[in-house]
Amino acid sequence: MPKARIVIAPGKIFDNDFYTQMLGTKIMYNDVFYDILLGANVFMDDDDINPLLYAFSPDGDGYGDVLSFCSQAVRNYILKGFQITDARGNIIASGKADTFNPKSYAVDSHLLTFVDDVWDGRDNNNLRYIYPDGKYYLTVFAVSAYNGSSVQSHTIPFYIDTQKPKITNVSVHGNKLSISASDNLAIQSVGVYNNETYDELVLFGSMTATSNVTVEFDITGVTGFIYIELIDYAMNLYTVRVSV
Ligand SMILES: [Ca+2]
Ligand SMILES: [Ca+2]
Repeated sequence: MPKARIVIAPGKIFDNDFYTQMLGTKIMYNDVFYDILLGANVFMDDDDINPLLYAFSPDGDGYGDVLSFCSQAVRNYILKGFQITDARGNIIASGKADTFNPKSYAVDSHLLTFVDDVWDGRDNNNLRYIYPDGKYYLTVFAVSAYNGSSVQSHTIPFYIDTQKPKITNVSVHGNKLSISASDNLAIQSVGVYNNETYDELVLFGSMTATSNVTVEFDITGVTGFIYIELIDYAMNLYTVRVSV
């Protein structure tokens, strides 16, 4: 039987039984958790995924605290387990699974993605210990659900990043508010709002996002104060209130 190979997002193929695999996380909104893909701008309706920006932030704030494995498969498959390896190659966490994931199919011209939460950043031997910021690797083990198939594995690098983005400069010249910001990895958005009439957002798409940005907002008519909110690609939020 010929095996289709369709990749709709960057990410290496396990083998021909998988379309693609990605990493994801969860974000809380109105007390409900939603699955999102890592390496993508959460506010943009595009399919751009940059694996260099796979990062999550296990600091318990409800945004990006859990690492998930997200897949679209040509065949039904069973997720068997996972391993987390640190930058020096030590296995620091692992888990067994027996999760059946049906083959992916199209819904509204998008392939359905199946999400398995794999890691919350904690040490198996001491759940009070959360691993520090840095580079890690997720290896997942899976087997296609048909006779004669063998276990496949695939390794995906990612970062733990709990460092919030920072404002490096704010200045007002007439009606122009200029904000410079930086992050250790990459900035996803800079927003300004006053909870009433003013609400502006500048987005940095995942293929071109950088660690330093400068943006200008027109604040004509805005008086008193505004909030500035920065979000990085690990879903760390930083909010300040400034007078204008
Ligand atoms: Ca977080
Ligand atoms: Ca960061």
